[in-house]
Amino acid sequence: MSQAYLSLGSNLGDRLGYLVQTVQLLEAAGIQVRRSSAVYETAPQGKTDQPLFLNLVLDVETTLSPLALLRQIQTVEQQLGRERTERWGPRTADVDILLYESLGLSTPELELPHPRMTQRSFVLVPLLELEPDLVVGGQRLAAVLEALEDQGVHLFLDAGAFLSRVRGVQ
Ligand code: GSY
Repeated sequence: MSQAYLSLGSNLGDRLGYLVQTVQLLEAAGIQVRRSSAVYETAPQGKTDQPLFLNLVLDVETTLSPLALLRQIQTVEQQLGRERTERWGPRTADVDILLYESLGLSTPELELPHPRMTQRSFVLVPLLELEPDLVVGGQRLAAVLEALEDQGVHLFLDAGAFLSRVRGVQ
């Protein structure tokens, strides 16, 4: 088994419902969710004239290689109706691999650690909730987050309530 952190986001339609379904589909595909962060409502980064996102981070275990995990994630995104028409545009479900063990990888399809993770509060806030002392590429992520400007990340739903929805125990 290998350990990985995944970043999930949605900013179209029933955002929370899409996040719940994303986790259910990942688990159905054999990707075991060990922990979830809380769900945060976040201001869009990059292309800013689009709806607010809901974001969270998952701590998962998988037998899949990084590229096989990526392909499985792309299948889940497609099952949830994601269309890759606009690179930075709105999406029903977006899943990024942030870290896979302590692996460094640079291929046209996948870069690890995720190349933009240290610029994004919507990734760092939920990731640090799970791993407050995490160091990536020699950088302590808590210090990286402190140095970022306020990007508008607000608690939306705690992790327990989110996982209850995933497991159907509302
Ligand atoms: O790469 C993730 C998609 N995305 C997001 C996101 O998930 N959350 C926020 N707040 N902004 C984003 N911009 C992009 S692109």
